[in-house]
Amino acid sequence: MATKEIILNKIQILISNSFKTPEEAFAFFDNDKDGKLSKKEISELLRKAEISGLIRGIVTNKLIEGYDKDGDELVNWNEFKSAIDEIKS
Ligand SMILES: [Ca+2]
Ligand SMILES: [Ca+2]
Repeated sequence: MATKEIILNKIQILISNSFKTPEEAFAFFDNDKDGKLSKKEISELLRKAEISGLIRGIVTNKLIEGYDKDGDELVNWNEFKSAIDEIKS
């Protein structure tokens, strides 16, 4: 089972390799442009970050559990940013 650190690290690598800024990554994966990442959109981000399909569903749920502060089951920009800040620190 991949640890949270490994997963966050893979997300960080994806963002720094493929995007200029975290904002650009967020906008890219926000497929329907509603300003929030849904489970489906997060799952796609994890796929691009090379998180195995076997654990992708679990990881998606864990990320929402961990970072969805307002409880709408979606990750908005502020919530996404707090995840990114955690990677950097
Ligand atoms: Ca969206
Ligand atoms: Ca939320």
